[in-house]
Amino acid sequence: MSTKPTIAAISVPFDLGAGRRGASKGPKAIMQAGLLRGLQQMDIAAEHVAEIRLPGDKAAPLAPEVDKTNLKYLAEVIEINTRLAEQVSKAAEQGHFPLVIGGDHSIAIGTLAGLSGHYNNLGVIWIDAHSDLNTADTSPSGNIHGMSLAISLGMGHPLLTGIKRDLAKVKPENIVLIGSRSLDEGEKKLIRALGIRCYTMHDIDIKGMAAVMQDAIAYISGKTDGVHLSFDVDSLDPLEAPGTGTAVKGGLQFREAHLAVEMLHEAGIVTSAEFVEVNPLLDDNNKTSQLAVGLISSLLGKQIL
Ligand code: 5AB
Ligand code: MN
Ligand code: MN
Ligand code: MN
Repeated sequence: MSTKPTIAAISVPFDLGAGRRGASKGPKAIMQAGLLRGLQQMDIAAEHVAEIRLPGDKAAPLAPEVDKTNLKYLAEVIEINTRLAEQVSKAAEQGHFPLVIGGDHSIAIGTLAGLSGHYNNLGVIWIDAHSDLNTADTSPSGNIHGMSLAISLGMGHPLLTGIKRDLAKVKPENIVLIGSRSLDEGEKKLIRALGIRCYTMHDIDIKGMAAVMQDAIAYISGKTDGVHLSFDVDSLDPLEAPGTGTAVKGGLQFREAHLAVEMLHEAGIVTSAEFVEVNPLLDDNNKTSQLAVGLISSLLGKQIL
């Protein structure tokens, strides 16, 4: 048996958790940008093990049904994440490295639900312009991709927090947010109340990405038995990642983002990952899909020299 786990790529062409359509086309664009080929050239065993879809592959309804509870497309988000959780759990069970390719960030609900049974203390590194810590009560949009981390903490609609098991999937002290620059009032309150470790863009400007990552890795590695990287491409500056639905100015530079994932590779702590929110309809010459491929390759050990 080889010592390196197989990379089990799971694609999730789903975008009903987001306010604009198009992230459902992310997995295909990322695959076409050469994800598996690149990994195989690095001598990494990588396989596309599953594509997660809604039954009957329902096309997006023309207008979002806004649930009375401020949760858009609740039924679809529950269904996709229930299916995703099963696949992720199966991949982890088989000793593979689950690599989830989105899709909008609501799919973190299913990824974390699928992982949670395999760890006592799962760490989560959430690289994102946002914290995705809204609940239906605090969300300004009703879009569930802005709530996925709160749901994974056990806060939100019981049909979402109850996916796979009825418990919180991650503890607040095992979470690190990196790249934050657009936080809603309710999210800020929650970050403070729960003491969630948060490295904002301001912190990155002041300390530099290398110091931030050293700090983040030291904070999370001692107390966790696995670390999931949830990477939202809107963490990057829109000039680097134009193909995403909720772009926010003042983001990570190309090298800062690569350095972050390179340092995670060197630390050897990451046991699963997801890359989300690539929206090819908004992209410029596949720049953002190619960026995602580059970041995934670096996370998995691609060397400059
Ligand atoms: B993403 C916003 N906080 O809740 C909300 O891209 C944006 O997964 C959420 O980080 C962005 O609607 C969700 C305003
Ligand atoms: Mn996000
Ligand atoms: Mn985001
Ligand atoms: Mn986004």
